[in-house]
Amino acid sequence: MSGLLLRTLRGENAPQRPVWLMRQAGRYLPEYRALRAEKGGFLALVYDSAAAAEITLQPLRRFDFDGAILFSDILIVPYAMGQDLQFLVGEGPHLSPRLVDHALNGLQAVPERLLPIYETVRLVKAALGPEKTMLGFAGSPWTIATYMVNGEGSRDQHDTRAYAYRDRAAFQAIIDAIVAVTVEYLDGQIKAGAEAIQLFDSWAGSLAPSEFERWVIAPNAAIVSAVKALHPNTPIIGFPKGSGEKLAAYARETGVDAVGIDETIDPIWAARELPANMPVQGNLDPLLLLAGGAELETQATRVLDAFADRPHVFNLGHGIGQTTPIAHVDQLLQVVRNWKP
Ligand code: 1CP
Repeated sequence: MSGLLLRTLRGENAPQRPVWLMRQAGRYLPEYRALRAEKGGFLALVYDSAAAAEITLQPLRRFDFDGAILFSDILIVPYAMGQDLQFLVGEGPHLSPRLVDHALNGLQAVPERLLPIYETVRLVKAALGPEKTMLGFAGSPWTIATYMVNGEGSRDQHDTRAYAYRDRAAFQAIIDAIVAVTVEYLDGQIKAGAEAIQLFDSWAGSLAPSEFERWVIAPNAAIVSAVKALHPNTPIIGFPKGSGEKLAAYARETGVDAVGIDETIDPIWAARELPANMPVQGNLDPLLLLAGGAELETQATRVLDAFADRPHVFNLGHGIGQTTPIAHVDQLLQVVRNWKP
């Protein structure tokens, strides 16, 4: 029998909630910091499949989470599409050349850059017990395009939004190219052992409604239908962060099996407005893990109560913070695991 997380994503409503946390492998864990110091930079870790598999497994050993999320990054896709990728200490990622001033068809694809990631998935899957779920992931096209066009992260994706209005055809070509590589990449992850997939649309929240239809709903739907044609039984979680009331249309129109919700969404609203029985994942504010204490317990319980009547995967509203005390993660897991209807 498959694990609680996978069964929940397939629509089973068990009394106990599966739990994993976005960015569960990372700098708040001393064992991650030690391995990172030994191996050098972030990208060196990602491309050392044995190290990346070890990092993927570290949070499960410590917290017994229900899912292991592949240790990698969404920007591996632009790297495979031929942009140069660097993670500089103290800064975010940098991609070059930026597509704001360089044509897409000037890039020389390097598909071999995807292969070590599949090896990481294979190693993790082989090490996981049958009750744990191996999660693969990719960035969604809009979010990936914001980095490809601008070359780095930006506060409100200003340059990419302007580019998408200025040259619709060129921007559509970028989105279509990302869709194609992402489908290949997810197919590779699933063949290597990923049992469910999450699509991260981290910057979906900056788009006007018509743009949201065009750059969030349509390309995610294209990925879902292509991956489903190859792997009909692999659940896909869509996470269009910051999309507010547009989440309901996203949930109905993209074909995703489950939706991730961020902490700005009221769980009671989500429980009422999202399609009946659709699994929901989320949505505790990660800052509560810095605070701990009674407020953490109250707010986590509110999330658990709100989703009592539908399949629910407990998670944060976005990634766990670097300065999160381990004791607060332990406290949260006690609340989730001891919850009763
Ligand atoms: O210095 C370090 O140790 C590197 C920090 C780091 C880590 C641990 C980066 C750089 N990426 C990651 C891993 C990562 N990224 C995972 C691994 C699995 C996990 O434990 O969850 C995942 C799923 C991601 C996804 C990711 N990367 C997203 C989507 C989720 C989100 O946070 O919104 C985004 C936007 C990125 C880009 C990225 N990579 C790294 C950073 C610092 C960023 C954000 C840059 C920005 O703010 O614009």
